[in-house]
Amino acid sequence: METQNIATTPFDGQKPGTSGLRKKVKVFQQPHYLENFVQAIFDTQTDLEGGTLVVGGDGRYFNRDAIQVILRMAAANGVSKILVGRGGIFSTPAVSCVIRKYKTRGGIVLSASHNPGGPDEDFGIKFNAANGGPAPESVTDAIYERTRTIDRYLTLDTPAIDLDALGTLKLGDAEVDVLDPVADYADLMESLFDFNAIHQLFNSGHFSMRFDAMHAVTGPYAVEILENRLGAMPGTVMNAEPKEDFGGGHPDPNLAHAKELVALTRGQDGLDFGAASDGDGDRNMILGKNFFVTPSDSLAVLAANAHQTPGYATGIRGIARSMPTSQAANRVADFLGVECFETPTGWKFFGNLLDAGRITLCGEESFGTGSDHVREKDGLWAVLFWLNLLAVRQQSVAEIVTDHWRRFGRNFYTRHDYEGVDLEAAEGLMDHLRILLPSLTGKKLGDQTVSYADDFAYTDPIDGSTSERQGIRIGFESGARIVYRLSGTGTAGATLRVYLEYFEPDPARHQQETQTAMQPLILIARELAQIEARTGRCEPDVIT
Ligand code: VG1
Ligand code: CO
Repeated sequence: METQNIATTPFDGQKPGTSGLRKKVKVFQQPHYLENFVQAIFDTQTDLEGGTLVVGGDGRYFNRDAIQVILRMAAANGVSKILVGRGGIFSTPAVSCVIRKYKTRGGIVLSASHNPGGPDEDFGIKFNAANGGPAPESVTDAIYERTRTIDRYLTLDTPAIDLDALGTLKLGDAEVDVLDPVADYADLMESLFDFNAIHQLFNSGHFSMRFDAMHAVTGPYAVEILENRLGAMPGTVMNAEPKEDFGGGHPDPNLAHAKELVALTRGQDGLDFGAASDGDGDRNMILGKNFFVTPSDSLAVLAANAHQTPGYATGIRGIARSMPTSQAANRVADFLGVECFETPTGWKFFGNLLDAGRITLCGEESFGTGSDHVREKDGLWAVLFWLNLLAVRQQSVAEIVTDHWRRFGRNFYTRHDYEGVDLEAAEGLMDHLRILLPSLTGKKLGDQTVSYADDFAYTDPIDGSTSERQGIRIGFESGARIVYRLSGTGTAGATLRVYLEYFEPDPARHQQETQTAMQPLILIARELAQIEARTGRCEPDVIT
C-alpha cells in the first residue's frame, strides 16, 4: 500500500494546555488541523515506529472520524500495531491501563474531558507516554514546536475500517486490534478492591446507590463492574448510554452539573451513596446521604484508610496533591510519616513521582483522584475505593468523613470559577496580583495576616525539570490560603479559578455550611484581585 505524502502548512495555537490540545470541534474539522497535530506526534515520538500504539476516546462527536484519520496516519508512519477500543471507545484511565498492561510505546486519547460535546462544542487530543501517563511538558513542548514548522503528513488512501467488531484487521503494513475497551480495566479494578465485600454490601438490603455516567464514557464500564460483576441492581448506573453530545449536558461531575444525582441523595429517603464521572471517565464525585465529599477531603480520607483495601493493604509510600488542592492530605501524610508533594495543576506532574515509587496516591481538587495502578486520574477507581471502605467500615459516607475531621481537623474548601471572562481582563487581573506579590507578606487582609505570597514554581524532584507561573498562592498565618489560576483547558475566553481554604481544628465548628463559613475569605479574595472591577462579574458562575 502506497504511503501518501500530503503537503500542509502550520496552524497557530496547537500548544497543548493542562491536558492536551482542546479546541472547538469546528477548529478540528478544518482540513489538515488534526493531521498536523498527529503528524507532529509521530515526527517527535520516533520510537512509535515499529511499536504498538493505543488509540481511543470518550465517544464524543468527531471521535469516530478522528480515529479513522489517526489509524491511517499511524500505519503510514510505520506503527506496527494499533490497539483500538471497540466503537473507538476507551476511557482515559482505561487507555492508561492498556498501555501499561500490553507495554505499548504510548497512546493517543481523544477527549475534551468535562467540556460539552457536539458539533458546536469541544474536542481534544493528547499523547500518553509508555508509562501510561500524559506526556510531560518536555514532550508536549516538542510536539508544539513541530506543529509550527510542519509541512507534510503521511497517510494512506484506505476506506474507513470497521471499529464495531472485535478482532484483528490489516491496515497497510500495520495490524489493528479492535479490543473490548472494558475488560482489562475491569480486571484491574477487581485486583485492587474487595469485590466480595462490596457485593455483600449491595446485597445487604440496607444500601442504596446510583452511579451517574452522565451519558459519557463510563456507562459501559460502570454497568460491567457495578451491575454485572458486583451484582448491583440493574439501573444502578444512570445515564449509562454514551452519547456523542452527552445528552446535551455538561459531563462534569460536580454539584452544579450532576444535579439529578445530587437530588437523589437529598432528603430523608436520599440514597446512601451517589457517584458520578466525567466525559472521559477520569473524574469522580462522591456523595453520601445529604453529604458532599470535597475532592480534597476524598484524597485525604482514601489515604488515611487505604490499608483497609486489598490493593493498598501494605500501606502507601507517599501522597501528592496539586497545588490548589487543600492541605488535608498533608495532615494524613504527616500522621503516616510519608512524604507529601505539592505539584502544579495537571496529572502529568504526578507521573515521575509515581514512576519513581515516591507516591502511591495523588489527587486534585478538580474531582481527580488516582494511584500508581495507572498513570491517569481514575473516576471509577475512586468510586470502588469508597465502596470498599463503606463495606469494610460499615459506616456511612458522612460518618467516615466527620470521623476523619475529628481526627485530623477540617480543611474547609471551595473553588469559585468565573467562566468565559474576557481574556485580556483575566490576564490583567493576574498581572495585577503578580505586581502586588512582593508587598503582601506581613500585610493584614481582613482578619488574616499574609505569611507568604508567590507565583507557584515547581522543580520536579525526579528529573529536575522546572515549571513556572503555575498560579498565585497567598498563604496566611492561620494556615488559610487563597490561590488564583487561569484555566488551561477552556476553549473560549478565559476561566478564572479562585481556590480557597482554611483549617478548622474545633469539631464543634465542623458542621458549618461551607460558603457561609468561608465568606470572610471569599471577600478578601474578591477584593484583593479586584474581580468585579476587572471582569464585571460579581458572583462566580460555578462553585464547587
Ligand atoms: C482542569 C483542572 C485540573 C485537571 C484538568 C484536566 O484544568 O483544574 O485539575 O487536571 O482540568 O482534567 P484547568 O487548567 O482548566 O484548571 V480533565 O478531567 O479535563 O482531563
Ligand atoms: Co476528564
